[in-house]
Amino acid sequence: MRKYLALIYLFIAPAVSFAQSAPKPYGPLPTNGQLQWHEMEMYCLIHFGANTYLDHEWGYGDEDPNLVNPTQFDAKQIVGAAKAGGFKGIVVVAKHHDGLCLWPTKTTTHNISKSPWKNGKGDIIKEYQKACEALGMKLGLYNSPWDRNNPLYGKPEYLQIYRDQLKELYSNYGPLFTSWHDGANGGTGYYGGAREHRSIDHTTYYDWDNTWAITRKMQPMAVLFGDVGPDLRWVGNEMGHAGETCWATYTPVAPEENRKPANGYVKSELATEGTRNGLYWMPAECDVPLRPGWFYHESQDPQVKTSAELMDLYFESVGRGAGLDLGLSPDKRGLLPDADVESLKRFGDLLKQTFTVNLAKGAKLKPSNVRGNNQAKFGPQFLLDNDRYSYWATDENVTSPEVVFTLPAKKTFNVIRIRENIKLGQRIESVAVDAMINGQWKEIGKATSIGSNRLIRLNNNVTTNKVRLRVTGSPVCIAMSDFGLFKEPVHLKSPGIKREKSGMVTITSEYSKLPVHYTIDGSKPTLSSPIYKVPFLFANGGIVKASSFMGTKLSGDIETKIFGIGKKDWRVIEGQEGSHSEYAIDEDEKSNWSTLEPELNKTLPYVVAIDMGKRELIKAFTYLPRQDGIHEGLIGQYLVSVSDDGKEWKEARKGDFHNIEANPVQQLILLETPVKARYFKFSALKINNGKGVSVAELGVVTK
Ligand code: FUL
Repeated sequence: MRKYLALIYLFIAPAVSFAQSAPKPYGPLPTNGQLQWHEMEMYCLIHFGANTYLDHEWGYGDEDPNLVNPTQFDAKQIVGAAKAGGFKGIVVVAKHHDGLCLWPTKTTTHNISKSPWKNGKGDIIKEYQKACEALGMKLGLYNSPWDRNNPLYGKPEYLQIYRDQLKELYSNYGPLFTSWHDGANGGTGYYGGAREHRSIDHTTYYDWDNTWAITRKMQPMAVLFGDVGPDLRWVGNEMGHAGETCWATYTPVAPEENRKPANGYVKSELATEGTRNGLYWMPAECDVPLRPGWFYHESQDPQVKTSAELMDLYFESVGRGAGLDLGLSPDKRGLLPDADVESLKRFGDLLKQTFTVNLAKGAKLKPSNVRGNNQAKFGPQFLLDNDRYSYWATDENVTSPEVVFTLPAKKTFNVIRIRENIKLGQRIESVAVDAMINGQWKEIGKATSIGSNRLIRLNNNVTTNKVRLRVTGSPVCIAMSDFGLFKEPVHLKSPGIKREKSGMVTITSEYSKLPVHYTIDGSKPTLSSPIYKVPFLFANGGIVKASSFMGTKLSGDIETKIFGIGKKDWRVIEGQEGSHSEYAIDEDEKSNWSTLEPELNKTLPYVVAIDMGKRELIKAFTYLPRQDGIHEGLIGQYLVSVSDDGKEWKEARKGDFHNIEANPVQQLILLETPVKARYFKFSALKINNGKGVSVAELGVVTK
């Protein structure tokens, strides 16, 4: 009999212990550095340098360091503002493409010691490091591989300089949580006076494998960011959002077949979603500036994103398992402007109000399955603790379980949070959530690609005491770590503001019963500002701001639109037939003047000349690139000329547009001295991508 029992034990024991052992990991797994990064969720990217003083986004490399004098620079003010916004760290641009190093490097004389700031004894990076230490924030650094100042850029010797810079940064300013490697590489530049175009082979020039090895050795916890990671991938846009479905795994693909992808040489559009079952754990980082540009521009003062816009971005990045990297731009003083600080603070407050209380806490849980029936080890109670890695697991073959939460009382919520224990990989492909309403289950939300963090933002509040979570797609048993119900405070969405070619401005709002107050002098709308009733003429241009109000207490998000002069009497006097040049002046962002059609003439420059109907004192021109996310036809170099008779033309300004592919926001072409003219001619001299031009809108600013 004993023998017999022992035999039974031999057969059963492995099954029991198997059922009680943890699920096997699925697919690629995060490293410790990546886990730390996932937990951070958000940080800020700080751009400051000669560009701040010159109104540029990309410096050419010949800027005089004497320009840079942030007399009131206060790293604590900037890092403190980020912290108040709920961000957990900052990434400082130590050197941008213009090559000016913001620390006293030994690798080049083109550095901060040549600026008058602190009599050449200052070190911007050190000050950020100290501020981060004092405020409990993490630090990361961005050292641009492309260097438009360095005479050796493009030659093999430059790689050593770049690596020496990284080594200086890694040894003097750590510990770092990330090392950021930008993909914009090669092109025209000063290059020590050569003033030429230099191109590099993206796949070989930086010998990335060995360059990254330096980071691994000197800053082992720093995650490497780039178009091809290897730890974090660029999400493929600078608008701050990941795909609705967004995998933490990714296999980068080169634009040409059978080539190795590299930073600056990758099909970045694939990064927005990532790759299910991709080769690497390489989650997305969503970078987006708080203002339209990455560097400070006074003209963008009215365009600081509101806290509500930041909240939207949070849901579209962090809420999809990606990270949010928000660009901050200290001004010439070396401080963040008040409006930026205020918006960050309001955003931080909104996050706290939303996520501090998990309304699912205290719920009774009824799961359809628990791994090995071992409640203590794998039960759903782990969904409600505050540990991202303790988890509810199911039996090996149970891939679509459900769990019912019975709340202690009825609760009202509008946000649902679900997380997996990503130490075991990203397993769950889809879930659905139901609420018990009037005695019946009603589906209230669904989501795909769960991973480290998934937020479902509901359109309406749901009030119930019973919620059911169903896993609807998973290739393997689950390892879910978190479930939360939250209440985001009500906020009124901003109204829409649009001007027609006639010069009439229309304001629209989702809330037909609530008044919209607006201003036309750049000030914040208040209850004493006029109430919008009918379209009004706004032919001279300026700033329109509008916001909805509910009673006296709740004011909504503010919409801001900056208009140049009206285009009612404008007409095209020169332009390629069939290219719809009139669409460049029709006040409609969706219609484009385009010479991309194959049958149209492809000789540069692409030109459009406009008669404004009367003489104007022109201070600036504006160019709005195509807004449909397609890169073809974006302009690299332009020329604007003016005329009094439409025949004799005088050059008003010639220049380059920068970073327009990644960040296609409206470009301002400021004239050194205003000119009076009735006609202007806009020529695209160089196209970045494709043959032909595509322009959403051109405008003129007179104030
Ligand atoms: C881009 C750069 O070219 C921009 O200037 C900016 O630094 C942004 C964060 O990355 O690729």
